[in-house]
Amino acid sequence: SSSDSFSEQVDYTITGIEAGAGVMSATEKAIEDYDQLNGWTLQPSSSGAMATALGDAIKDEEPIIITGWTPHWMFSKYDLKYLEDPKGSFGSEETINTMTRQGFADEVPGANTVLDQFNWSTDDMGEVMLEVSDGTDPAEAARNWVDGHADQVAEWTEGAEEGNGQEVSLTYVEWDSEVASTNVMKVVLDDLGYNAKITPLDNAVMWQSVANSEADAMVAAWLPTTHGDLYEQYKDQVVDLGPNLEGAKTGLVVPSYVDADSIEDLEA
Ligand code: PBE
Repeated sequence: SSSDSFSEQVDYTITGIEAGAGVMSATEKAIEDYDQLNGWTLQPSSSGAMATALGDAIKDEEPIIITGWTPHWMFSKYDLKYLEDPKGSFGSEETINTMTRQGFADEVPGANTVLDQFNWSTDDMGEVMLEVSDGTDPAEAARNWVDGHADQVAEWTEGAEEGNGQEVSLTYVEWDSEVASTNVMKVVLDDLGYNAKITPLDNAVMWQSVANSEADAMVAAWLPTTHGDLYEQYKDQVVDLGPNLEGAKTGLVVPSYVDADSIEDLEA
């Protein structure tokens, strides 16, 4: 069948992203869960290299299968589909939550209020991501979004005490989605008089930095599945301020011209 040939053509290899990402562990789990993925390889890479490989494949209508997620600009740029996941290896819809270190709310209540009230949609995040993917500097794309959404930003800062230059350290991972959210949060905090510092780290180190109070906060906790293990590990050392975005998702993604709709259409 043509799905056999798709699996062969991609050499039974899934193009992945950073080794520490939750979607990588979920893919390893899928390889265990599905007979159809028996013997497949998950190739670690980076989010940027994965996006380049995807774009190159699509230009020539070549086969490719990647570890994907939503929100991501790739779904606005390309015709893509998630492969159905009947065994639920990737979980279902997720939220992206905001986490602070313990004590932050007492020490910097104004910034904590903003982080707590930060809430936007997949479309909002998508606007920033698309601009960045088109070449705009993330800080500038974040500034543009904040300037264009003053009413929404006013809801996040409502009742929040202004800063007088206090530093607020945010950690994140250089995933396109988190580049967008973290840069937007920096602009909002800076505008309110705080001095936000943003530091990209590996996923596990990002969680650890908030848990051990080296960083104040992060807006990049994908739950319940993607970062479920990290949450279990650190939940007593962090403060969960709840979702800043709903409707996030991860899974295996292929261009729509690929003749497979489910992970079960792949061939070992
Ligand atoms: N992601 C984007 C991350 C969370 C945000 C899906 C690549 C991950 O897999 O851990």
